[in-house]
Formats: sequence, structure tokens, C-alpha cells
Amino acid sequence: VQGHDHGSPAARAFGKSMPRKEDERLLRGDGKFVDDVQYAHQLEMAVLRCPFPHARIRSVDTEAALALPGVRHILTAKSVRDLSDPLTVLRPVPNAPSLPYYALAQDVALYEGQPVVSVVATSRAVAEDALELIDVDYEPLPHVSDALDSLEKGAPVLHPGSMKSNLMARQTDAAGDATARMQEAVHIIEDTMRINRVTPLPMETRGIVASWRPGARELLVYLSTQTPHLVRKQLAESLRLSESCIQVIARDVGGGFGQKLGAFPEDVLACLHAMILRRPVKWIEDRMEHFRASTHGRESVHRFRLAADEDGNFTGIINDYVTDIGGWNSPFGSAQLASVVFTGPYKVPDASVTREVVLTNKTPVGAYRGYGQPEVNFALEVLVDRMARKMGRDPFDLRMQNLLQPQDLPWTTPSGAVYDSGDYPRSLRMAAEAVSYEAHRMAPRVPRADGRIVGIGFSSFVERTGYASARFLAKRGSQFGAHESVTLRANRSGGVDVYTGVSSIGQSGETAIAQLCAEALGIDYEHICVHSGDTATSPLNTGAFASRTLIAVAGAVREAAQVFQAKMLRLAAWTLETSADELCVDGDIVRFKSGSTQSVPLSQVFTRAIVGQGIPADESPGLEATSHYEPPDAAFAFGAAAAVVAVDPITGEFQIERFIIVHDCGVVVNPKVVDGQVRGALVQGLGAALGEELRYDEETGQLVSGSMLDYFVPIAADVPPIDMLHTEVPSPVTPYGVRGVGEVGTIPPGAAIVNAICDALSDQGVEISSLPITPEAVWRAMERAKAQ
Ligand code: SMO
Repeated sequence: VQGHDHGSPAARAFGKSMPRKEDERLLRGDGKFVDDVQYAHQLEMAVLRCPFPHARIRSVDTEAALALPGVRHILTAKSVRDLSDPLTVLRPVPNAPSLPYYALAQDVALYEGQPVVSVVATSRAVAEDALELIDVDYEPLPHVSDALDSLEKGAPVLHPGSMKSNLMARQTDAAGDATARMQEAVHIIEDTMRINRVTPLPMETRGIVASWRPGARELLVYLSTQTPHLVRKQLAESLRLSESCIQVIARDVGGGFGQKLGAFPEDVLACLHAMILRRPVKWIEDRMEHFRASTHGRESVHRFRLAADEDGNFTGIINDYVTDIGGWNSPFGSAQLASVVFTGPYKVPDASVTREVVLTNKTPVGAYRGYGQPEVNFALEVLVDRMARKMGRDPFDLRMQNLLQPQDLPWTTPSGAVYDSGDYPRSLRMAAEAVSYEAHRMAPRVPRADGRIVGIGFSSFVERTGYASARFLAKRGSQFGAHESVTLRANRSGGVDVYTGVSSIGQSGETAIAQLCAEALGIDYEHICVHSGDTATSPLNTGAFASRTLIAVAGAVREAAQVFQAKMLRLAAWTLETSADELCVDGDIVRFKSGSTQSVPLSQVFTRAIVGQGIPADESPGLEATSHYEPPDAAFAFGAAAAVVAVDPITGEFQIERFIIVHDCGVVVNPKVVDGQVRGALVQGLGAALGEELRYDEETGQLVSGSMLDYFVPIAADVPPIDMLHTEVPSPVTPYGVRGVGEVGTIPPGAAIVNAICDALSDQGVEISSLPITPEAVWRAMERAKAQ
């Protein structure tokens, strides 16, 4: 491990594939997801949702539903307005109007699936029966489902009280003079690139169990969330409670992917019901609801222009993109990272990016893994290949020519981000070698014996991991900081309890934190126990998203460990009648670094500290340390992908024969976890590239692919063979030189596959400008090419 001092001869966990702390309980069925919380006297909630994309609610009649045996309580628009305030937004879109979002639609519902009435009954079945008895008089209103249509004159304005049009915000980041570069360019490639609307689709849908003890003024909330502390803040604001009254627990979370950031309408509803009824109220989102009620991701249109000079040097980029946010601002606002990395890993000083955030009558869009980066990577990387074809150059060579070189870094992008360090060309070279590109580039694109033509496509990428600093965030509208925190607390068994607000969303946070602690303290990994996702026990924190946790938490662990270890050694030194600097921690004992073989077990050191006996008179009892750490900046992960695709040149049917990803997440804490993270995200990225699509019917504005029957999700048999290669360039801006790893796999698949298909079909002049890439889409692209 480079870039840090082991501090102890016993460092034995860092950089190794330690068995995951989470596995034992998850594999034995002892995980604790929201639906595992069962109270004997709990009630269940069901939600009536607007079936129209846009409708005025003339009246609601709940009389028959209330009369149904087993029904305990019903909330409608007025009581929600009386009892709660609109959901607050964690990251408002800068310079956008605020759009009050109540837990139930007030006069008008703005998307199919928006909650209109909520019912609590003795069981979910009874509550659902009650929904059938509720009579809502809807007046369907004209709707708009397409973001570009939504900007047209005459489109129905969604929020006429606060906005004149559906354009929520427009924001430009630029450096140099991209317009001038376009004018003088020898080559320009320009196209409108469309990214599909998809859903993050965690295995565990959203869910909540809320219980209220009025005498104690205590609202206990079990929630499937990535951000327990931020949800606590939002619930306090909406429910008009002090944060002191609320405890949010997110123990095991069956996938977050950005969707489970912040509070949703149903969270407020369940709490209101629980507070009124003084009974625990559970709501578990069903899969059909999930498609409509949980935030979607990605949908955007990128009008992208790439300019090059005669020699093939990229000279300018202009990306004007429209991002569709649906009917309301979600807690995390719309994707901004497309603006941060729109020049990719290339050296393009003159560039401009303009983001337009647009409202439509669809489910709100929130964060989804990569959050703008897969989208803009697709636009840029597909057009890089098109530029190469136009110039008669090889796409690999053109990339190599324009990639930032290691010595160019740190590099400040036109939108102000700083790429910290890395070797981008090496990643691409490794990907090319892995697919024997030298042989392929010379070969003619002719059918093999099976009639298919093989193409190879690349995608080079950078990924912002971490969340920069609080100062940077403030400029982007954030209502939270960038820090992460831990408490380390000794126990009498000789172990260390670690408390973190980071919930366990499948990212192996407990494992990584325990490894960092073992490294920093010299204590055995087995003796470190991580307690996660509980606002009552953990120090205030930010949450698990943006591939940021490791970067921030590593600093917090390192700082807390220094304080903890200094005292641990002082106490041991007193017992061993020596000085602290003679000693070191080794697994479960403190011993002399050299010389004497005397030692003292940690259980004894910790017990003395906790009891306050057998310690120096000038030491306070207890052994515990808390640290909050704010990283100085984000770190940029990077790499390259290569897809080998065999395409049927007549039907457009294709098969991905190999997929290679070369990836750098800096210094690796746990290779097996890194492998799993990259692979998992890759499969998710492949799904979005190859078939996932939330389609809205143009006529009715309704979601027509909103079930597992209609929505493609890759299963194991759909996943091509994946090879992973790693490089390990330490980041100079993070503790231990780590970079984040959670989201990267979602970024390159779309472009690599399109580039491979277009390479295979280059004789036909086939070009593809939208996702997903289905055989039908390839066939249509071939038809378009023929027509030209
Ligand atoms: S989209 Mo991720 O959870 O920041």
C-alpha cells in the first residue's frame, strides 16, 4: 500500500479480500430489512394513486371505505395539509422555484402514481380492499410526457402557480470559447443523443414501519434508506417535530442505487397515521407501485457537438442537454454530474455545457447510480467513434491521441472539476490488448461462418467519486455537507464497536470500515464490530451515495483511530510500567515493539478504561473517539471498457461475446468487494443499455412498461462473460489514496456496445444515437442507413 504509514506491525486487513462482515447474517436469513420488523399490534397502510398523468381532483368520498371492517384511518388532502408541511428538498436545483410537494396530491395530481388517499387497516389486504371503495372524481387534464414537447409553446404548464413554463432551471458551465472552436473546426460531429428513462429497481422495494409513543414524544422509524440522518431532518420538517423526537433506523437495505435518498410522500403518510393512531404502521411498497411511486432515472436528451482540427485533435465540445425531472423535484434534484464530466477523459479546454431541467407529467426522477455520468458518457463516446469514422481514423488511435496524459493531471475541467491523478491511456491500452485489438483493426468486417460480423467498441471514462467539499456543494444547492463520521468505542470483551450512520445498502460498508479500523488500530478484523444506519447511536453523517462513503469515512476512521490508539497505548503503558512509544498493538494484545515479551490483553486495557480503575490518575475513564472528516475534494476513478459483439448484418440481432473493463479505484481496501461492486454495477449498466425502458404511451400518458412482465431486467443468462482488469493509481486527494467504486460499472456499457455494433456494421454506415440498444433498434438503424 502506497501513500500511508501502517502505524503498527499488526496491520493485516487492508488490501486483502477479508470475508464480508455482512455475509453471515444475510446468507443465514438473519438480515433485518424493513419487512422483518413485526409488531404484534401493527397496522398496514395502502395508498390510492392517481391513474392519470394529470388530473384535477374534484372530490374524494371515503365513507364506504371507512365503514369497511378493519379499516382504522384514512388520510386525504386536507388533513395532510393541516397536519404536515411539504417534503423538503435536500438538494434544490439552483435558481429553481420551490414547488410545494405534499404527501398527498392537493387539488391536482401531476403524475400517474401520485398518492391521493392513504388508508390504514388491520392488514394490507383490508387496506387494499378499502381503496376499491374510495370514490375519487377526477377531471383528466391535458398532459405532456415528452421533455422537448414540454418546452413547446402551448404545452400544459404543470405548476402554473409558481412557473410560467415547464423549464425549471437552465445552468451553463463553460471555459474557453467553444463556439469559436466550432466555427473554425475542420471536423464537427453533431447529433441528438437520447437516453432512456429507467428505474433503479432495487430487490427490496421501499418500505417503512413507523411507531409513535406520544408520552415519550418518540417517533421510531424503520426505513429502507441510504440516508437515515437526512431523512430524519426531512421528517422533522414535514411533521413539525424536533429532530430529537425522531429515530431513523436503516439496518439492512436491499439495494439503494440512488433511489433511496431522502424522504418520500409515503414516509410522511405512514408517520402521520402512526401518530394519530398511536399504533405502529407499516407500508411495504409492492412492485407495481414501485414502478410508479419510486423515482426514475437517466432520461435526458443531449444535443452534443464535438469539434476536431485537421490532425484529429479535439478542439471543442458543446453539450446542450435537457433532463426530464418528471412532475416534481425529488429530494435530490436532477442529475448534475453530466455537467461535471461532459468532456470525459479528454483534453478539451474549450467547452460548454448547458443543462435544462424540465417538468413532465411523469414520475419524479431522482438519483440513479452514476447520476448523469452514464448518460453523458454514452453521448460523448459514441460520437468519438463517429468522428473517427468520418476522418478515416481508428477509434482507438483517436482516443489515444486525445486522452489526458498522466502528466496533464491534475486537470481542471471546463466545468471546474479537478481530475486528480491517473493513467487514462494505459487503461485503454490494456482494454485493447485484452481483446487483441491489433489483429482486429486490420481485419475486414466480413461475416464469420455463422453469418455474423464481429465488431469491437471502446468506451473510455472518468467517474467522479466522492462528493467534493461542503463549499463546492453549497454552490450546487446542497442542504447537507460532504463529511462522514464514526465513533470508535472500546468494550470489555476487548473489541471495538464502531458506530456509523452509513446504512448497509449492499456496498460492503461494514466490511470496509472494519478493515480501515483494523488497519489504523492494529486490532484484529474479527474484533471490530460495525453498527450501521441508526440515527440514535451514530454520529451525525451524510449517507451512502455518490461513491463517496469510503473516501470520507476513511478519513474519519483514521482521525478517530489516532485519538483512540494514543489513549489505548498510554493506558497499556501504565500497566506495563513503560512509555507508550515502546508499545504496539498486535491483534488482541498490546506488546513491546521489541525487547521484552511482556504484553497485556486488550480486554484488560479496555476494561480498566471503562471501569475507571487501574488507570493513571490524570486519565479520564472510558475509551472512545468520534471524528467527522470532510474530504478536500472528490477523486476521479477512471478506466476503459471494450465490448466484442457479433452482429447479424441482416436482422440486427447481436450477441456480446466479451466485455472487458479496466478500472482504477485507487488503493484497494478489499479486492473482492471491488470486484463485486464493479461487476454488479456493470450488469445494471448492461440492463439499461440493452433493454430497460420505462415507456409512456403518447396518447394516454400512461406508463406501459411498468411491471416485471414488460420491463427488461437482465438475468444471469443475459450477462455476457465479463473480464475485469485493475490498475491502482493512488489518489493524492483522499485518505490512503482510495477512490470510490460503487457506480462506475453503470457508465461505459452503452457506448462500448454501440461502438462495437457500428464497427461491425461500418460498411453499411450504421449509426445509433439512442438507448436502449435492442436488436430492433439495430435493425431500424440499418434501415435508416439504407435509406440514406
Ligand atoms: S446515484 Mo448514487 O446513490 O449517488
